[in-house]
Amino acid sequence: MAAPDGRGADPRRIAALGTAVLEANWRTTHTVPAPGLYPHQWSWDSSFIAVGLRRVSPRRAGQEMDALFAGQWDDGRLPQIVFDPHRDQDYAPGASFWQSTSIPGAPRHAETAGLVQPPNHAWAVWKIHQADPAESRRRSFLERSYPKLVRWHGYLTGRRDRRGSGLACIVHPWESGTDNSPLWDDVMARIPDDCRTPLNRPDLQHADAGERPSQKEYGKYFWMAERYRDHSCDDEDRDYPFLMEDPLFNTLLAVSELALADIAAELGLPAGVHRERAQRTAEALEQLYVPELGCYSARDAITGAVVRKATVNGLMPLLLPGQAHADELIATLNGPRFLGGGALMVPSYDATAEDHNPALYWRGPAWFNMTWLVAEALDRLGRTGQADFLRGNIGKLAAEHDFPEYVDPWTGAAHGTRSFSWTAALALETTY
Ligand code: 2M8
Repeated sequence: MAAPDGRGADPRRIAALGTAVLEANWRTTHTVPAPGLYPHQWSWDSSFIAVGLRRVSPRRAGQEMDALFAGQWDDGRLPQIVFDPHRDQDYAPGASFWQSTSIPGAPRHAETAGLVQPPNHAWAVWKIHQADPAESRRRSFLERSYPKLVRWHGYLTGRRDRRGSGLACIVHPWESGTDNSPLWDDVMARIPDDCRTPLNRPDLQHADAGERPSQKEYGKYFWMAERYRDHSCDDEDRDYPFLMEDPLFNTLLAVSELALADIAAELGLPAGVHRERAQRTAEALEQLYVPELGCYSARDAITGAVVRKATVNGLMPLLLPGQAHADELIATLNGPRFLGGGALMVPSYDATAEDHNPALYWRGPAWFNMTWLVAEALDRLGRTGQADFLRGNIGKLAAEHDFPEYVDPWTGAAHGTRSFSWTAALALETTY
């Protein structure tokens, strides 16, 4: 059988199948990322889901964001997860681990995690508005969302700028969205794994152990989550051991800040302040550029060490207007580390690295959201041919394999769970 190349896939079929997955994963107010493995609402998933959903129902896409905003904390944070109270046994750590309603500043009416995820929300809100401005205005969608998004970004640029570098820090690998990325390996080596919470792994009932983080990694994940929770999630634990500045997280913050400028302009409010903030984040990102890799990388905010590893996270600043290293980033993208060896979608980790694994979660496989982000960046740079190639493969591989969580970048073989919502939503989005 010829390798799928994205050509010849029927857009109507992709759109119909993608819409059916989103319909099946809808739960009254929000979409679950996948029915078995991820039974709650996840923060950045909801933004990606809403980007696709707006094509079939801008109203429902707005509801998706409203449901997430209902979990916002007093300090402005949007939580990693808003829990479904009926599914506490089905995912760990769940609501009974976080006990968020007894943490000062957390919402009383919704159970949430204390961590966050990458800030792609303002971008999604602006796209939802653009899909049907009249419907959005009727529901005052931008008026309602704008102050919440401003507070969210205020939290990230305020309390999360732990180093005073102009970059937001993540305090847990789960906050990166790229959980077991090699970017976190060095820091993870110094994190204890003797958590107090029994290590329950409902995830392993829905995905192969070889496609999920290891038990040792989970011990460390739980240890950090316990420590963060036990310090009331207040970001004031001076000896807290995991503080990383991630290029993906901070790029999405800058892109979303630019969307806030568009939203403010639409509402007749000052937009310049948002453009300036986006510019400041983009300038601060330069501290993470690694010339010998030809891409950006993550920095340990405690030691100041920049990780010398090329990951898809480090290509994301390509999304920023006026990107100074666009040529180098494109060369890296098209070189042997990423697409050069004939990949169909963008590998999550340097294909030339000895520990690259094309089947293990964020340590090699290609993800649909990352590939879609790269295609967006290529489009903005006028490289529409390559953007179309990637988008074609997103739609084709998604529909061919029942909307998998991730795929082998070269063969397209499916991995992780199936009927995965952001895969369905972004496949749908590629058909417009
Ligand atoms: C994965 O992360 C969760 C923890 O948040 C997990 O492994 O259990 C990641 O792929 C993350 O990016 C995603 O948001 C989440 C839900 O799809 O799953």
